[in-house]
Amino acid sequence: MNALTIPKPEANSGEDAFHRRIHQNHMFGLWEIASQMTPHPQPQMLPWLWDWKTTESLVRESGTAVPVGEERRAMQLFNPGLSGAWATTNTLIAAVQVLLPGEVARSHRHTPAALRFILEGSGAYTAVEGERVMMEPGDLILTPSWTWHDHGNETNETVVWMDGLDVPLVKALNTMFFNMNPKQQPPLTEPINGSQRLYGHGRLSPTWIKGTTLHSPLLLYAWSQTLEALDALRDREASPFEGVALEYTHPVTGGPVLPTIGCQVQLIRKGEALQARRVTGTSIFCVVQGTGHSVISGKSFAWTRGDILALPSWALHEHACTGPQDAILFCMTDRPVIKALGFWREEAYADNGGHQKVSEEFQPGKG
Ligand code: GTQ
Ligand code: FE2
Repeated sequence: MNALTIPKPEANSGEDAFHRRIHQNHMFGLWEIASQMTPHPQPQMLPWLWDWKTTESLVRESGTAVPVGEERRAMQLFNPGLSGAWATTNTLIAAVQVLLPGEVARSHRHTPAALRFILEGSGAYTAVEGERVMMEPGDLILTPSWTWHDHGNETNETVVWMDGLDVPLVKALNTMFFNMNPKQQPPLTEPINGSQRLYGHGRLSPTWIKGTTLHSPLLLYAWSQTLEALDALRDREASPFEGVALEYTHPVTGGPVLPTIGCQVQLIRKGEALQARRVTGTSIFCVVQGTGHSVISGKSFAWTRGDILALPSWALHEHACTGPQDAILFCMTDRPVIKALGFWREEAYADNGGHQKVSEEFQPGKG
């Protein structure tokens, strides 16, 4: 072969007999698809915000519009970039669930791990493997993979919480299993808030329980304790990117609360504008208090209490508190998976004093 017989570019157009034959035989040339090996992540998901003003009106309407039947009354937040997939990010789903006075959501279990972050209402419960875990606003409650759970509201006020599950990840791995329990509510076998009594004392864990679980054995992270920790650190120098950010940890291993989902809470002080960076993996934030905005890839997302914000992998992002009070964000993330698999990367944004130029404002419901 000499230089004169180098194939012409048309030979790679995919229209010739050779390409027709490989496609018919379920093959593609790497030369046809190599652009999928992108130099950096290019997520399909969009950064998106579900505003509480809209969510709240739907929450009120949902109570009369749909009963709690076999399925929970949980409105799943579908990311408009993910073509109708059951997904808020490529790995996580967030939902807003409503339980009216007197209602029970029947017992079931599934391989996706779940968590609840309580938004409204005191005194309802989730029962996990025979233990009632009582809800107060701001509490984080875990329902680890394959644990039986049901929810009940014996109070006279509506309870509302945000669900977080690793459903898209479980689906991608083809490891979905689900059962309904033949009993609407299986018998209680543990004391109320028993896991908190055993493991809810910071660095003190019971010696007579040998070994531990992949997920945190503490199923309730009470808001009173979370707030106390944030208050104690309010006036310290903290992360330039996350502010006073605390990870909820497994009390025995110090690792994440669930093998697939990590949780954090972050306090951004009044007037504080955190610096921009990008990290691998996705996060979903829920605004617990205060007002501010997050700039994601040059677009500004104004937020206030109850808003839920989805952050794609490797998107430049920065948060700021702009209101008269400190802001607090709850955050769930697939970071434990990213780290366990060796994909963790972070990069601070060096330009422009660490802040992006804002070129667009997100419009709730529109984009
Ligand atoms: O409350 O157990 O949002 O199983 C999705 C699936 C909530 C739940 C969701 C669930 C639940
Ligand atoms: Fe569930």
